[in-house]
Amino acid sequence: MKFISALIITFVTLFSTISLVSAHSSMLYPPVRGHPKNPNAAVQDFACIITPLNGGGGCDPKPFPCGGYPMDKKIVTTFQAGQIIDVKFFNPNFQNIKTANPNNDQARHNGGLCEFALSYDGGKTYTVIATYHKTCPDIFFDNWKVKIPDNAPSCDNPGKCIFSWSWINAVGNREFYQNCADIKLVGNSTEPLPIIDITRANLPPLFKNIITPEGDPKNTGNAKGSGPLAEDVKANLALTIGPDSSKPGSDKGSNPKNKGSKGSKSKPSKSKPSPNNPNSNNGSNSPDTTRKSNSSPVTTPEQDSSPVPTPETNRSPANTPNQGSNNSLDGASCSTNGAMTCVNAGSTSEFATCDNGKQVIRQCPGVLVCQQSTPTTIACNFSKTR
Ligand SMILES: [Cu+2]
Repeated sequence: MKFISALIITFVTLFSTISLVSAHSSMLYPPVRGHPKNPNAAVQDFACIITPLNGGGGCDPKPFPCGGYPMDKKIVTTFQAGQIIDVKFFNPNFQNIKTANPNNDQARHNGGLCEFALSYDGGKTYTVIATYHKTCPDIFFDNWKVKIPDNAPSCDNPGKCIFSWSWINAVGNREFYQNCADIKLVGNSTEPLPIIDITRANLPPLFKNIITPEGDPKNTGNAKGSGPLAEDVKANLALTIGPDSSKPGSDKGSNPKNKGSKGSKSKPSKSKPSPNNPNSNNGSNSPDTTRKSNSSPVTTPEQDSSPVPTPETNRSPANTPNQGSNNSLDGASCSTNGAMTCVNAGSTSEFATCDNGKQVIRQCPGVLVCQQSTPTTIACNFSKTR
């Protein structure tokens, strides 16, 4: 990676040179480390800020996390817990969106999977707080809404508090993109957010697994697309994370109801591959690899700390997160339209929704596991805390 901020070439000049070819997009707001549009960036990487971590287009590979760019000279972006942010993207070929031709090439690779996440440790661990499927990114829309969780604790540790955007494209080379914004967070909670790892893929040898997310149904290319899917916006704004209403002992035993019997941190026994160690998660077994993009508004508005009706008993430790729909519920007939049933309450992400007489299997996003809230509703909840 080479930083050429010292060159005399001006931002505009250089980017108009680049604009002869197709150029990827980057996050624009919140302002990104290493970005020419970020006045507080410690370096400004005119040439390679928009390339994936894989490198390419004359750019060397960049390290994970955050492309290796140093933290900003000055951190000026402050978000409050509960705040809703409109994320914006940037593409050097489109200096003026208002007059830009929507059919021009923004190298969006037909969109794909965008995840927005907070990190409190400089990008080692993450809590995904918003996900956009199929249509993201797209510079022609400036309302990619992301909600900072109500229970996000404060963070004022320069270099450690990060708002991350990662993108896995739908079409083209399998690549992993990430931009990081240095931020400060102001919250009330004293409890850390649970880890909800970003999808780590398409960056071998670090993230070995290769995935191809679904793309924008509106077009197959690089022109202006459909914009944020309504169901994604809804889910992102409704998403609540972690034990919330019940913070008493904060730790395990005290409020098992929020975690099912998952024994969220009985580390000794059931430790699964452990997303706790970011390095161990080279993606090969990331739960995200099986995530389907049809994750509609699954994320039910918080598990209202309701009486999780003894979900357990069927949590067989041997029962590893099974894939997609190879289970007996899939396609089974059902009678209560809209009723949702966890496939393995408390232990895997899948749940069945009765859709016009037939069970359709879906999955909680990320590493969330399904918990049965009432006989006909479920909540996607977390089992680990940072
Ligand atoms: Cu590309």
